[in-house]
Amino acid sequence: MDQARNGHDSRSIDPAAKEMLRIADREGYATIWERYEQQQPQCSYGQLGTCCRICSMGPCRIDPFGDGPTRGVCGATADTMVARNLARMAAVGSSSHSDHGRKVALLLKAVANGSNTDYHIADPDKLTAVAERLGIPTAGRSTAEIAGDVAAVAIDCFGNQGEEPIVFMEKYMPKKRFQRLRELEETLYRTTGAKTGLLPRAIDREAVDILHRTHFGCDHDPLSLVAQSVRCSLSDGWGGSLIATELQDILLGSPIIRPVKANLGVLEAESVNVVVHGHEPILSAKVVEMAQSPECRAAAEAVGAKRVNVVGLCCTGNEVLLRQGVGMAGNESHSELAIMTGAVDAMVVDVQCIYPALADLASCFHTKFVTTSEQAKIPGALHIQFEEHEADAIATRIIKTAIDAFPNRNKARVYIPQHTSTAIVGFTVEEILKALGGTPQPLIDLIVTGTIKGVAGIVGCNNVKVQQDFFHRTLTEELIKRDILVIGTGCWAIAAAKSGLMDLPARELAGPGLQAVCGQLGIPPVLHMGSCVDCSRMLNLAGALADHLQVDISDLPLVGSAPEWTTEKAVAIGTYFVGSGIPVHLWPLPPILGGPQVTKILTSDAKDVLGGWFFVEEDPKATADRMEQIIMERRAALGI
Ligand code: BF8
Repeated sequence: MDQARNGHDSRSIDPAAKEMLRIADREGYATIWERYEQQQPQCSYGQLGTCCRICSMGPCRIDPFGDGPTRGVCGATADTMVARNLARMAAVGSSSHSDHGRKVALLLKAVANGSNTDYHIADPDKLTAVAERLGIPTAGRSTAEIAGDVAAVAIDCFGNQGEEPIVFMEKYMPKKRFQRLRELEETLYRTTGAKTGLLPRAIDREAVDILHRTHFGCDHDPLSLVAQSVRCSLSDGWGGSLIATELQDILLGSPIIRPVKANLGVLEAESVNVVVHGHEPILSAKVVEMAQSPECRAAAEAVGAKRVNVVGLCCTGNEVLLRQGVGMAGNESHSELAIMTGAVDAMVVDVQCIYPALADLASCFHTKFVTTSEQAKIPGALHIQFEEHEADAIATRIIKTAIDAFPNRNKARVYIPQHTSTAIVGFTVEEILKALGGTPQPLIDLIVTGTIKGVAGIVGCNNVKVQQDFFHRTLTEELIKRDILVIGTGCWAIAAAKSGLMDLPARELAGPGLQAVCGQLGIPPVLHMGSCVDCSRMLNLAGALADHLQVDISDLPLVGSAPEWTTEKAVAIGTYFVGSGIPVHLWPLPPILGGPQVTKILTSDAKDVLGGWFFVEEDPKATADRMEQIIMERRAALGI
């Protein structure tokens, strides 16, 4: 699949990207693709996961295929190294999502106690629903009181020092899955005599636990390290990410099903273009909101612009696309290409998935590259510190920075590729259930009759090792052709939106069963469920189906894939899917193959123990074959 090699067309299947890459070649702009080539050959120890630099007796490395040493200086085996490295990836990924969730919980607390008046409770119905799920009394109480209690429960999930599982997980995870994980803990204790936890006790604690146990001279047992990776990742999926999603809906409004435009054509030659990039909608939603203020409108007109046009990139783009209908400029590999249009007056970033190269690239144009988070400073950027309690004022300042840059735009260098696709987005669990008449039963009936064979959840990024969007698009098309409903999030969702797969005519690409269902419900065959933290919405949908049928998630004909994964967050997502009982396909190869025991645990043993496991496959069609096979096996086990 290493197609990112010769020429622009092998780098991306996206027509807008191809046009921009021609310009990059002509003008000599460096991109991820050039830098990737310059890195060749990449370290094979790193690819296999068998390098260790945890202590200063190292770095050590083990060639699992060679005659070299079989242990590091301390005696660590290849499996120990691989498992420790994997655990650290899961901890970093979980921490990124969960720290995002923490900020939303703290904001909800501030709104509830009146110390923040720039935000408010945008969806009181969702607040009531979340409170009731958590067992918080709602009758006769004010919105502020309920919000304060919800925030307190969420905040407690991060720092609780007890041994019991986090409350959000206990209240949201389907009963059978929760029981299975608890029984598994008990079985492991009985059979090994050692405690092996799977149910997270506190979100922060599980990440710190990994940092501790992977310190020099602690946990060297691959199974124990993998188990803690699962526990930490579950604290993300059923904890940090879930809290982010639920509380963002409360504070910023729940998404509704609506059409949007996706791809670089959402940039406007006559307008001040502000690209929001990163992850936390606490910032990006404010930028969108304040761009419409009379003050910003007047300022834009004063410099001769039509308006301020805010568009999104990556997952913060998904957040504002879902809630505010904002146009989507692209996914991860589009971030440099957006700046190269010469039409971006400011790119505003917060945290995660931001290439540091963007600062240098922006300096070739009039574009202001604005960092806003104390956790993501980038040399060469203009830093405007974002503070939630002054959100309106700071968002206005950021927009004015873009407006001030607009007159410096060199019109001769502007090229906006005229490509956009329509995408119907906003398929939250609530919106899906509403479309189904308030209950999951119609979806279950469709699955039972085989009209829809099952559901595939696709997630994750772009990766320069894969032709941009090729795997996302081909796999999705293959699955819907086989009457498998495809749902998903993240940069996959943006790839699907750009490809037109989220528009109504795409149902013609679906098999006869799925096509009929889409026609009846007026939906596309491929459903956008949000940003990466919104993978929690997929867990909730799986949970709703499982609880309705009184089965475990691992009994359902569900399967996952991260076919162009890049980040440690994707490791956490894949791992909590597996821990929740969902088999997960991965491409490119995860850095575990140098550890045969770890590879066996994750790709084979996990199947019996957790009901979810990982498999790798390079070819999209073969991946679809395998995913369909898993779905059919699960259908057979259910007797349908
Ligand atoms: O937050 S933006 S590159 S990590 S998929 Fe992947 Fe894309 Fe990042 Fe998930 Ni979302």
